[in-house]
Amino acid sequence: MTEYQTIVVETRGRVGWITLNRPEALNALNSQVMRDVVDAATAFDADRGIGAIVVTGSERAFAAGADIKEMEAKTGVEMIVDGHFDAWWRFAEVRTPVIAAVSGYALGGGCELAMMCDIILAADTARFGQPEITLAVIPGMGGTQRLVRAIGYYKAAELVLTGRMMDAAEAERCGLVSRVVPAADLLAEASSVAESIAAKSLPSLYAAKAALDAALETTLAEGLRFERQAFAGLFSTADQKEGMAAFREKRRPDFTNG
Ligand code: CO8
Repeated sequence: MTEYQTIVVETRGRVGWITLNRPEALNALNSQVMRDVVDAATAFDADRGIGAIVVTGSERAFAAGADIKEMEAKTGVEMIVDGHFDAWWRFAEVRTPVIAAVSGYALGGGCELAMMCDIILAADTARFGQPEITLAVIPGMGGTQRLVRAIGYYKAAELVLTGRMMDAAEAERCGLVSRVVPAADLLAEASSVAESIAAKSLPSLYAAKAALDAALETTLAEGLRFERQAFAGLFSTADQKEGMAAFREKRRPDFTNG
């Protein structure tokens, strides 16, 4: 079992849990957190026994952004040449569905990490924002791109240009989060959503996630072609036969993930 310094990793049934654990810095995302989260997520992704991943933080903070103290002295050349935060892109490429369970602050890189996930569940205490402009920089882990796609240009522009935080209710209204629950229920709700996903057949989950990603990344015509191919491809799995036979026979399917 890999030892992680900044996260707690657990497997519960078919769900992999990653809990950010830097309480002294409100889970600020330094390069060690990035390495730990990316390693844990890619290990879960390579495991056929895992059908969903939950990423969460503490009650006070999902993550208050990239680690400002670590970044402060860097030069532009170092940021580019060392690719300081490049490994986060590997997190976004995980094929397994990922749920962000957000309580407290999800700011800057924290909001961007949540947006690299497929579903964002929020506690009523959650606060989202891209405050980078107050530090004289801009979002650098996808904030200007994913936030525009998630909530539309004008709302995203206001948040990115002012650095204002929005509360959980506003985040739900504008479509960034799929559900807001009382803080005390957040992990149980995340667990229930993750278990419901993880019970499905892996090939269909991977295909669904890839097709959803295509909707954000390509044209409608390309996306529709991708979806049609992926849909057809699933008819070569044993689980498709099992899923449809189970429906006809009025029983629960017994998927083998193949
Ligand atoms: N980085 C480093 N340390 C942090 C961070 C952070 N982002 N956020 C909080 N901390 C630390 C504080 O310094 C403090 O440490 P100490 O006790 O040693 O002083 C501790 O966490 C607790 O924080 P506060 O005392 O400030 O707690 P408050 O409750 O008063 O305030 C806030 C909470 C409002 C969340 C406040 O901490 C805050 O504004 N944090 C910074 C938020 C921010 O600006 N985030 C954006 C960072 S930039 C970014 O994310 C860029 C991402 C893209 C990078 C891509 C590179 C390629």
